[in-house]
Parts: sequence; C-alpha cells; structure tokens
Amino acid sequence: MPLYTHAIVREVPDAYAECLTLEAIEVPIDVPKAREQHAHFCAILAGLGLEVTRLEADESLPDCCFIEDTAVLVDDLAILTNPGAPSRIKEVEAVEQALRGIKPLAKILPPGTLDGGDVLVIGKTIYIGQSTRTNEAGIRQFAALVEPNGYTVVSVPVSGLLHLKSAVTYLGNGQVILAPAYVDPSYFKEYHLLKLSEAEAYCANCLNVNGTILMPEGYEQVKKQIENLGFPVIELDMSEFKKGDGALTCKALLY
Ligand code: CIR
Repeated sequence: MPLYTHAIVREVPDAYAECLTLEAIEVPIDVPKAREQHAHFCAILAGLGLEVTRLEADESLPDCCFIEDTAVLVDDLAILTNPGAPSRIKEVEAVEQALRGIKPLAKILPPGTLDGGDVLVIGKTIYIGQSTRTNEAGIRQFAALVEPNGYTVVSVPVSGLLHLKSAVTYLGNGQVILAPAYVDPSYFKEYHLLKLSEAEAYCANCLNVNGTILMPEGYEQVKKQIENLGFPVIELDMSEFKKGDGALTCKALLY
C-alpha cells in the first residue's frame, strides 16, 4: 500500500442538499450534519498524520465534496478526469489548480468520461469500472497514460451501484472486500476475498490510510472480520453522504 502524507478534500456546499442521486431521497440531506461528518473525517486523516488541504466549496457544484471523482493520483502523475455526469465536469477546475505544481498533470478528454470512484489501484493492476459514469474511451485514455509505467488496466463491469469502488475496495495484505451482488468476484480471484451480503454492500467501500482501515459505522460483523484480519479499524458516520450515493473514499484525494 502507498504511504500517504497528504490529503486534499473539498468542503460541503449548501447546494449539496440538491446533489445527484440514483434514486429519490426519502429523508432530506442534513447539510450541517454532513459538514460535521466531513470535518470528523478530516480530523481522522490529520490524526493519522496527513496534512489536509481543504478546497472551498462551490455553490454552483452540488457534488463538489466528492473530490475523488475529479482526479486519480498514480505515482508521480495526477490524471484529471472528465466526470461522466455533465453537472460535475466543472468540479475539475479547482482540483486542477490545487494539483498544479504538486504533480505533473494529464487529462481524460471527451468523448472519454471517467470518475475516480471507478478506479481501484491494487499494486501494478488498475481495475476500472465500466459504469454509467465511465466509458470505454475514458478507460482507453487512462490505460494509455499509465501502461508506460508498468501498470495493467482491467475493465470491470459494475451494475446496480454508482461506481466500481461502491462495490469493491482493497484492504491491503492481499485482501479485497467486495459485494458480489454488484461486481463479479472472479475478477479478483487472485486475492483473498471478504464477501459481503447485499445488505452489507455499503461497507465494501473502505479506505486504508497507512495501515488503518476507515469504514462506515453500523456494520459490526464486518468490522470484526476486518479486525480479525489484523487491521486496526476506525468507523465513520456516513449517513448524509450515503444519501447522496457517496462512499467513504470519495471524500479525499490522497498522496
Ligand atoms: C454523484 O452522483 O456523482 C454523487 N452524488 C456521488 C458521487 C460519489 N462518488 C464516489 O463515491 N466516488
């Protein structure tokens, strides 16, 4: 696993109450509570030793707090995405400014689309979700950027959830956590698999920060399983981000 020293996050706008969702929201998003949960996430990252840079929210971009979708950081390259939802394309501008000078920049261009939430890096293999947000042209462009550095790109169909990483993430030590209801486990057969039931699918999105696993709270059984694998775990209240189809990884770019 990479060792992270920095995180870039983006604040939650008031407009987040009107963010994109796959289905109509039953209970409205509580934006002040979302901000508290976001601040807690940032405090956890700082507590794990990361320097956290907070980009201002943009009220014209309701989903801007989901910064993971706007860029993918691989080794010394920052690949700015072309998000698959038209309303999210302008989110990339502020992220580009923030990354300028930190890493060399590359960009996914139309007709290619790609959301960072579809990109799962495990060692030298990069799994990219073929989702409603990421298309074949986007995957081809991404592959052309990383393959010269020795990476292999594997396209993985994902259905029923927004992004690949909504259904599968890498815990570390050869251990993948996934929800077979949404992604075919055979793509990950070279790893140890922690398989989740459909009801547990939301906690397929875990984040390893320098050896500690951050996971959504409320999945006691899965938490125990991850601890039994030898990882320290920190649980986070994700209620207001879950309403907006946001996963835990979506709230930060780490490097
Ligand atoms: C969207 O539909 O684009 C946002 N409401 C949620 C994006 C979540 N992104 C992520 O988990 N990587």
